[in-house]
Amino acid sequence: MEKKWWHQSVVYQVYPRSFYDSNGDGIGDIQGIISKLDYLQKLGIDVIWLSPVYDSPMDDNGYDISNYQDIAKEFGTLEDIEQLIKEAKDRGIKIIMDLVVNHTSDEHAWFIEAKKSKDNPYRDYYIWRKPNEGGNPPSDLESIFSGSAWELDDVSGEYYLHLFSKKQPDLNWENDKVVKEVFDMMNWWLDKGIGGFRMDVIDLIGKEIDKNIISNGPKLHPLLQSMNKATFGDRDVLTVGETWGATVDTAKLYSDPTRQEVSMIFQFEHITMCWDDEHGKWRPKPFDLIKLKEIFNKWQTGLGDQGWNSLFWNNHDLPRTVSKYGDDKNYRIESAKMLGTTLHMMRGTPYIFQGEEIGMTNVPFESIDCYRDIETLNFYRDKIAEGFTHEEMMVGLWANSRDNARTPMHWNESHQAGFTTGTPWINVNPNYTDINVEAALADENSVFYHYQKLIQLRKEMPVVVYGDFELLAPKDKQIFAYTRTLDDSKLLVVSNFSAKKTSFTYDKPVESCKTLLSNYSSTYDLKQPLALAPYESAIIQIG
Ligand code: TEU
Ligand code: CA
Repeated sequence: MEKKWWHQSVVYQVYPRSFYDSNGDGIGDIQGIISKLDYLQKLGIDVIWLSPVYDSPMDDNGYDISNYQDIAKEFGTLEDIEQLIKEAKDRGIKIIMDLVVNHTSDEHAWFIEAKKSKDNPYRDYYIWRKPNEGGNPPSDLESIFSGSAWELDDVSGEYYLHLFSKKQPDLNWENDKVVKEVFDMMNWWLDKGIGGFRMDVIDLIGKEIDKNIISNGPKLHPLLQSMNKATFGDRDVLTVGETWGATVDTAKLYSDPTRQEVSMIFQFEHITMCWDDEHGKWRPKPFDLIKLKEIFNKWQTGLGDQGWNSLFWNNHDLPRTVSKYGDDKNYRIESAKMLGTTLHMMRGTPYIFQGEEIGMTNVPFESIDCYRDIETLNFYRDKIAEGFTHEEMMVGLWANSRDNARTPMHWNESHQAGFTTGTPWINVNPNYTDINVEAALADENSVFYHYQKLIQLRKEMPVVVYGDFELLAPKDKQIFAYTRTLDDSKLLVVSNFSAKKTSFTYDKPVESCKTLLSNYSSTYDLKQPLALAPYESAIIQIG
């Protein structure tokens, strides 16, 4: 397959609100990110995915945009973002922007106009329907943030669609004017020298509400092809679509290079496998390693040359991986490194979410008042009304609230983890005195340096980027092991996903072997069974 720069890149996601506050107002900002670029360069990443910094009333922390071509005051100015793009570039880092175009804010000028009257020129930028016969919402479609997806507009007596909060009205992609506005806006950003886009819930833009088609509709891929052609197609950028329902087959539709849509997508099967059929993430299911291996195996072997994987454990919507799949109490450092190794040695482009590289954990907030996330607050209210107890609901929140990822980054052990000189918009995780960047940088055995080595290995070894993946011991309940092979280069990656000792035997002939990385500073001889300590994990080159 034709080589691309982003095949060998590692992306770091910054959630600006929680990264670093440069002026003491308690909210992270663009100047804060600029001041931490040297840190990110030291880690070795090549790309920053910036969660939204645009103008926004912040109903959903910026995923509700009121002006795509301006920056929210609390984050900075357009000059700041231009400075960020330039200073990142000076360090070999590209900035990819979050493209949130399934919906706007209800405070976007288009929606303010659209609401004025049924014949306003902007009316058709959004999706309006008359009430049904009983005067109720047009359908029983539900919002992803709970409640009806339809909100009544008193002025016209019609309902508008919002798949997320009622302050996030869905754009009408069946209107060519909307399509053109979005493409023009994308070009405006591309002209500023950005490195690409992460596309928020992009699988929803092909919706055909009257046919009950929401995600993955027949209009979706033609739309993405025209987007590619009209905007980034002839620019050498990284584009990644967020697609919750993707399968290996649909992933090929998005990312087969010959189809000219996007570089890659985020699939979520390795995340949602722990969600309950009825109550979703609010009633998590126990972790099942065999299932996890099946899922990764399917994605690693399934795309072939007809697509490219993105690799992630974390993002701003998900719990911290060391708390979800590791052991954040007894083996925090070991299991954080083990999870990094398991993911980063796979085929695809790895994404690191801020704080993952120092092994940050979920947050044990005791009161619902500490939570800020609209999804968490809505579901807490609704599930309690449905009959969940507070205690049951807190178990769900501790496991899966989006705020687990959104507490401030831990920079050092001083006031508010060194995130702000003021009061942060959301409480810091009290464990910052142990887990912080300053401590990690001072300890050569820290999770930080482990991630730095994982990134280096990808840069140095083509087998990490392009090697074929083969899963070993699929039915083993403790071990996740696989090989990567490219010509005569072969790596074995073996990880103990449990707190119990175990052993692993590599049953193919081995002439020589060399340990490239171990989270226990061990060296291994594959001619004998490997004894693995709790969460032990190794990368071994096989000769
Ligand atoms: O997320 C899409 C989305 O569906 C998530 O809200 C997801 O369902 C939820 O977190 C899992 O329970 C994207 C953004 O990543 C998210 O932050 C936004 O809130 C959402 O779109 C709306 O823009
Ligand atoms: Ca600030």
